[in-house]
Amino acid sequence: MDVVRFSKEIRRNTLRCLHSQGSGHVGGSLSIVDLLAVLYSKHMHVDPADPKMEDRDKLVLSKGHAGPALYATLALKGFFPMEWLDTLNKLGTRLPSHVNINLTPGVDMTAGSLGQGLSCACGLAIADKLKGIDRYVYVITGEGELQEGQIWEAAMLAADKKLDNMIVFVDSNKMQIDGLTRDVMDVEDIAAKFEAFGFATQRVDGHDHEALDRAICLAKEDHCGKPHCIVMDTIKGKGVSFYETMGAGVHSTTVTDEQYALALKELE
Ligand SMILES: Cc1ncc(C[n+]2csc(CCOP(=O)(O)OP(=O)(O)O)c2C)c(N)n1
Repeated sequence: MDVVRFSKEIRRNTLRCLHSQGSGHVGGSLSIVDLLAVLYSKHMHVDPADPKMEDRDKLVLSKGHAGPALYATLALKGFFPMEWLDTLNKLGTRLPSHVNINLTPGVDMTAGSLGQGLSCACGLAIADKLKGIDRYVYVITGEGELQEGQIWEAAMLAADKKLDNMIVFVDSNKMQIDGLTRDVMDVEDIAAKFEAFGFATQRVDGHDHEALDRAICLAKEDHCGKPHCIVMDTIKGKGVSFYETMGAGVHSTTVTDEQYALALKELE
């Protein structure tokens, strides 16, 4: 499956997952789909038949509320049956709304309490350096999430320990739960902030597969002894017209039978 089709399938199945519960984190799930499509088609060294493979790359979905997008990706890769997508948050499910390392094959870190994932990723990346394991730790944070102080403690640690085996993606969709990020507490210029903390940074269109791929390749080739941060300009609800134009309400919203049918039509 090419990456364009893969991203469409991830969006369709993200909505399938959210539709099973009738509502959920639609906006911030759809905004990271193109990154997931590029990562899991071109970069993640993983084996769905052996999710705990020792030398696998790891992904920390620090904005853990976007679980449905990662579940759709993992199911399509064959980590678990597609039918699991219909059980989001149900009693006894393996797919809780926020990601959990103990429940879902292919999930490498529990997250949901914003701000913690980068610290966890630093631990993973430091451990790999100590063990001499050659692999990458990828992290996806929200932009509103950067308002958490713990992010910047972890950023300092990452630079100090020269974690060039870690790539942090910031999903800059300009909205958070309560409204526009700039109105809640402005976090721009994100790249300049990470650079000041000792990161090598890039800024890309987070829906341009080729640009994302190039940025990741560049980060991997650049053995500068610095951790990398790729700021992605994205759209909350990307891929479905009525979610893209919903405003901040798309953060957590409904996926009714009618909305699901309309969305699937747009994503054919
Ligand atoms: C520590 C913490 N505080 C509050 C929340 C509730 N919460 C869930 S998502 C969210 C908004 C996050 O915004 P952002 O990081 O920009 O995510 P995105 O817009 O990409 O979904 C908040 C405040 C949380 N999960 N964790």
